[in-house]
Amino acid sequence: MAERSDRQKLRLVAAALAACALGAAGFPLSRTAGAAASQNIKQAMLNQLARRAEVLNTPRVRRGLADDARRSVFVPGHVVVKFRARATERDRALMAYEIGGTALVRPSYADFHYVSIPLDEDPVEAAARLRQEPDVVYAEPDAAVFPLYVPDDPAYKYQWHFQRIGMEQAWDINPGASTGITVAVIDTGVAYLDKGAFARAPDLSGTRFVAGYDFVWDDAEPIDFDGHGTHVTGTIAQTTGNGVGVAGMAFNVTIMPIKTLHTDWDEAWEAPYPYGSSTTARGIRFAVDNGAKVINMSLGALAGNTATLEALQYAVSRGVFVSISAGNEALKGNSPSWPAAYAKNLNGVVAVASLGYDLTRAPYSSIQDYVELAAPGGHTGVDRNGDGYVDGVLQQTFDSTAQEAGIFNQFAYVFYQGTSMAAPHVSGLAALLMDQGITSPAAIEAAMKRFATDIGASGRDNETGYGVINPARTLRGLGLRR
Ligand SMILES: [Ca+2]
Ligand SMILES: [Ca+2]
Ligand SMILES: [Ca+2]
Ligand SMILES: [Ca+2]
Repeated sequence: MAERSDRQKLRLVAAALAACALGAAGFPLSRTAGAAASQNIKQAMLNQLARRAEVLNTPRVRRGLADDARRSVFVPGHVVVKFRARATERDRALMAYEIGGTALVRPSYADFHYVSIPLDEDPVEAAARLRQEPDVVYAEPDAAVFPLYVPDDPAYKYQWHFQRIGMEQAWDINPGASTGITVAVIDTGVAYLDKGAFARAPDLSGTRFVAGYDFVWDDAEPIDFDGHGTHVTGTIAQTTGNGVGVAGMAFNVTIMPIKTLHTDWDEAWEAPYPYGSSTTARGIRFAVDNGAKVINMSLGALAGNTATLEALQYAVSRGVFVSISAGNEALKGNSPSWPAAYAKNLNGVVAVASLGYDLTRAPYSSIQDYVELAAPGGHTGVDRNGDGYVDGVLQQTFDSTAQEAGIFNQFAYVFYQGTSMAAPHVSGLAALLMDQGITSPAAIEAAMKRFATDIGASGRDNETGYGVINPARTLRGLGLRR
């Protein structure tokens, strides 16, 4: 870093202080000059003439595990820092300045700050320098986060993932929970809104939504441009018994869509706030503060994030259960995935492995000491049930050909695979248990483990945890038949 004169230094500190003041009012940190212009791309799409939703009825398959493209571990351009309470605004600005920071802001739903650094500077080194300050509780580079792929409802017959865990018996005990239970889906957004170029997925037509948030675009319309979050939402609460398409597991719940994941179209349109794991942490706090009882996180990063750990502790302390994908790393070196790795030390937060039709671990599902439960997440390399389709998890989401062309009103029934698809089965079961009156997240985790069906190596194992969830036995075992 070049030497700066005292006058320059004072000016920078003043600028940083001004940024702090702005930060308290909203979220003005714009490290891309085009932020204001790119915000308009999403708004322009929202303001187009309304398009009707269209549905393709032949089931389709999502290609492969689509998380290999961007595998850099940390997001460039900023670090995440939590200061001690005794540090004044001036102290904080000086600390940010000392490591070459260009702006300092306190974002919404956070107990930490962002220090902007030049895009070509190493955030790992910048964080290490900040950690040497006595008034810093933690300073970390921000880990990049990835989605973890891939009744009378006529395509229900292809939803082996519900039949194999006995959902019909479970629905006899509790038919789909109720609207009083809100499940937050922290993901790529959801196709929940009929507006402009965007349409609500037709098989979410009867599903209830409450206001969520888009932390990537910093607005209140967390629309999906990818399809992942819409698919995950379908497993939890696809409109069921409507004579259309497929079923969901806890189909009467209320969904709170929260967009924190930055996907291809967000990148193409230069979304203004494509942050990393710290954004997940803010999404968790938003969900807790706005009444969610269950949070689903079908996502993962290759490094930890203290803000997310503290947000998870906050969630369980407020009675919110969290289900997290264990990771799809088994065929790629089997590195741990966060925040799943935090789950084993948190009662009320579980890490979920993925199973194929034969209820053995899917080949990609991470093998880790933090795996606590297993659920169907699919294996699109085989057709073990012989229904003529690969054994993925089937829900309605964007037709992938249309989505790749930037068309967001064409839907299909699509087989995905991944621990992303397993975690929402656990969220669905948590919602059913919450609806039965169990309010403690720790009690829900304990019941799921106790009544799981042990598979693989005897007892808890690193491939499938305590075993495959058994919804009917868990509901019945607690003596809570209605
Ligand atoms: Ca349906
Ligand atoms: Ca746990
Ligand atoms: Ca099949
Ligand atoms: Ca076992």
